[in-house]
Amino acid sequence: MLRSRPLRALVLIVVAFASTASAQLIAYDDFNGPLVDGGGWSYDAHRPGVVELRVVDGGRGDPNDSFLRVVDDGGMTGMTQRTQAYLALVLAADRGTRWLRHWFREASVTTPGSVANLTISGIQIDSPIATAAEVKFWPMQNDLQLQCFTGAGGQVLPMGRFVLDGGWHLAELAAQGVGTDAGICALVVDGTVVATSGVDWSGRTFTQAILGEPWAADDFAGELDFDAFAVTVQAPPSVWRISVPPVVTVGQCAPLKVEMFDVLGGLRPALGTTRGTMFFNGVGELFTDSACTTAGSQFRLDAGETTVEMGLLPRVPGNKCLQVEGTDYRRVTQCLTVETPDAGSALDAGGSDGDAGVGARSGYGVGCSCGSEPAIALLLALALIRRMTMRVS
Ligand SMILES: [Ca+2]
Ligand SMILES: [Ca+2]
Repeated sequence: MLRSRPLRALVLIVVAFASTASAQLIAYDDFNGPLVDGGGWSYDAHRPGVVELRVVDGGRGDPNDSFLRVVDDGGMTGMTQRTQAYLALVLAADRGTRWLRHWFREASVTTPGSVANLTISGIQIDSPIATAAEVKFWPMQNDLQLQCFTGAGGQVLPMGRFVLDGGWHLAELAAQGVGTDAGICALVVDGTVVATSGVDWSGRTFTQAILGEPWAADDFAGELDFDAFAVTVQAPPSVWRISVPPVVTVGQCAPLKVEMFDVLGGLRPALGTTRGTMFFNGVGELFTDSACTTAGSQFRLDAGETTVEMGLLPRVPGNKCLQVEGTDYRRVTQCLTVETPDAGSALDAGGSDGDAGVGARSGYGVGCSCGSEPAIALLLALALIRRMTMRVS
């Protein structure tokens, strides 16, 4: 159900450089409320009545979850490109690294527009064009792109693409080395580096983060959805991770640990309150404690918490998989081997037998991401980012 709320009522949780355990969270908004006047956002609309920002309820598979929708009904026709409507968050005039992350969905495109692409989010600096790095949406190709700029205003366009499918995708934008001539901008979508570029940001400082439709052709018409926005100093949490012994035994409780990691492999705490569900495609029971005393598959992490302990009591041997799903973070699958008590080491540890098995969920039988090893190209790109982070942060 769609309902409008006054934009000033959106709540933005602004945290000024909390502990290192928080990934140095600067701001977070899940667009779920509660609604309090005077949230940390400012709202800019150059096309009032044409482009609206609304909170939409229950659209992410959870009736308690809401998200932000930009509704652009088209407005003028022609080639004019201008500011539309967006949320802005003032950033301290610091140098170094900032990450911006949000979920994005191309809800609908009525008119792609006569200009190639539009900005949906970005990190801005005190350059003549005020922009460090932006995430662009190209409705004519249904894709996301990265665009970053030198401090002098020159445009850098090496840019990769990520083709959208109408579903939700997690975009993470990094502007690293601001204030130096060795900056890096990078866009990571669903855990994959889409594009990176070196950039000269000598003498520049951050000014603000933006979200919505900050810049677009007037004749673009459509609906763009956003959720779980955050700005952090270090890479934000991105994906769940399940820790489980590679070999477990039928009838014996196996402890499980659920944590969240960033795209660089660092352990990160929850940005805000988040709920998740564990699934097991073998025969057995899940518990909400590591001693297997309280049956349950659902868990909750509050802001700043890093770890959930659960338990698995398997009943039938085989190579099986666990999966965690939850809002705001990418799901993960981890496989294990269930042995009979006297099986010894006859079975291989871990891995998938490719069998969706009893209790398999839709989309779960496509094979395990056992080990979850990223591609070499991703490792190289992330190593470069990490090296630059160490130099300039
Ligand atoms: Ca939400
Ligand atoms: Ca428009």
